[in-house]
Amino acid sequence: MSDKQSDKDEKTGLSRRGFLGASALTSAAVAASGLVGGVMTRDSWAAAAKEAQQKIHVAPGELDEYYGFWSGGHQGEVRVLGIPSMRELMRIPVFNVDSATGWGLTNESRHILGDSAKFLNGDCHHPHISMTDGKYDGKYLFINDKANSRVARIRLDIMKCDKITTIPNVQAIHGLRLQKVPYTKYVFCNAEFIIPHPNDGKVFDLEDENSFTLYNAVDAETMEVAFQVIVDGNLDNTDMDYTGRFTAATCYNSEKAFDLGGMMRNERDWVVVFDIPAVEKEIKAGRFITLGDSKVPVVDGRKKDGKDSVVTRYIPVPKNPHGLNTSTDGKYFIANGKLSPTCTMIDIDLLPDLFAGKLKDPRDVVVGEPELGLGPLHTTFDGRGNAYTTLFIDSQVVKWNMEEARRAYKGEKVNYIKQKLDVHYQPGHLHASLCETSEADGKWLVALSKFSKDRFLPTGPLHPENDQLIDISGDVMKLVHDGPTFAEPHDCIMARRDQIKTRKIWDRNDPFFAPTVAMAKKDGIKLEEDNKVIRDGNKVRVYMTSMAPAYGLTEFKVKQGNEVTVVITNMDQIEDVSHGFVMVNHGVSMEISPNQTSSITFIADKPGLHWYYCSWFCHALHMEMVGRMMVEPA
Ligand code: RUQ
Ligand code: CUA
Ligand code: CA
Repeated sequence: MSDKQSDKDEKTGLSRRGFLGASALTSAAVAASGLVGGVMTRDSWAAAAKEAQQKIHVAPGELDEYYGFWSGGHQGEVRVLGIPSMRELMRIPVFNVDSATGWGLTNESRHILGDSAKFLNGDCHHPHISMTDGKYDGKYLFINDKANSRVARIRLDIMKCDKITTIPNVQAIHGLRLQKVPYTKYVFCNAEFIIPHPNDGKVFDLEDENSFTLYNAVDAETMEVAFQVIVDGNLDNTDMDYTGRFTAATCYNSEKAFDLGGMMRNERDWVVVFDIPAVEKEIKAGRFITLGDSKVPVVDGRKKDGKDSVVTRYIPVPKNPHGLNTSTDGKYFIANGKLSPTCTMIDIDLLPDLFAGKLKDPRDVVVGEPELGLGPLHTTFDGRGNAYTTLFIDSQVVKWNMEEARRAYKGEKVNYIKQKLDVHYQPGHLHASLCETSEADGKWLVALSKFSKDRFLPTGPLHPENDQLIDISGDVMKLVHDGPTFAEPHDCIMARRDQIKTRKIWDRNDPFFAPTVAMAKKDGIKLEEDNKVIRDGNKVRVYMTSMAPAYGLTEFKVKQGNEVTVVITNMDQIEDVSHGFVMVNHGVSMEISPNQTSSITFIADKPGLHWYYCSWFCHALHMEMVGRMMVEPA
């Protein structure tokens, strides 16, 4: 697979890029319609289809150029894909329970899930990779849980979730973005829904001044909530600038309504801009409150009697805006109009003046409001001055030029729309390679279509989503691949493969299983050697090693009613030799990868002989990797 395109088609003498562009047809579209219009001959059509195919073909044994990280939506996980092949490489359970790895079942994962382990569901939307100097540093990936108001962190070296934080005082964490410059100190996240404070059942009215929602900053290292800011209206999506000073968020419910009609009453809602150093200054000066039992400092960012607070500015934009995207050149916050056919371009360079009170009208920072089509939801960038916006209602991606849109806003007659490409169907997010960093390379764009309708073999009333890969390297967007996915990748990101560095096997000192190591130490156990049963009243801890194709213990004895903890340390140090542990009829399953220690706790509630087995195919004698738990009647 190569990015290099020869300039001329040998037979026709046409520029291949121009030729594909002129047709504006993709292999898929052509194949579906059988359309061979214009100057296209059967041969040139076949060549176009073949070229699109070749672009995404990653031959057996070859590796993809990009990692893609897909949100698993209300399935609760993160998925790892290779781009451009769109092959799914791995799943990272986060807010869900995973039978294969034992996420949500093992002690290590339950330790990370903390109090929220009682929830078996999640709803993730926005995966984002930590950054240094506006570029991915490949350390962490963060993702929100709208369903249970959490934020999770995934360590990208092991591709496991290592911390989860529940945000206090709020309901439904939706938008999530990271500080880009100088490094990801904060994870910013939007609590969507307005609730009464305190929410104790005495007040149900959203008009009440004690009803509000909060903008949240989580410390990326400690994963503790650093501060919260009270806002007017609600909060949808957010992003940060490339200076490290401003973040912005969309609000679709400036009406503080609780019904659909009410939320659409105003012609304009707003974008709220936060001055982050100003918030920090308020907290340092002690000008904050706390809410309920939480100790998190809360700064009031609402207007009082028409006067702005020192930490926020509200910029009116039409209507029920949704996505909020910072352009790669650092110039604009772009709010996507949703119920307005427009996007609003906010000039970030003008924001210091707005905060300093030098502008008469907050709309003075708006420098473009291009009309793009119906239902603009999200915008992405190619690093060449173009923006790409999803049009949910039109089922299209529209490519437009930002500087030309700015000139048009000043009254100049310029056509800033470059192309509209049909996608299938109803796209939500879209994401171009590296578009949220300063390194946007304008190669690939993924449109996450919410409906697939007729694009795949039918699967009953519930259809897959359709994540479409679009080649944006040339002047014209070309749709090259349909990728069915299960509920529901709201968003995805792509990073170059050299930006993600993973471990091949576990480090024995990894903090991921440190609590288990500490427990073993207390029991006087050497995890790498010992195969021992520790009896501690009603609790039994079974320590064993594993080495293909055998467990260190092939039998152990407990009493009915004992609480049994099985701790396994995988002494195989060969890449890819993972073992599993399943105790039959006990709901017990876990992964133990090379050099890893995993543990799981259950009640031995049934007397008799119970087999356990290795669930990960590890050896020719994998079926024989078994053992017996003998439970004596109470
Ligand atoms: S939102 S489809 Cu949950 Cu990112 Cu816009
Ligand atoms: Cu060990 Cu299969
Ligand atoms: Ca509204």
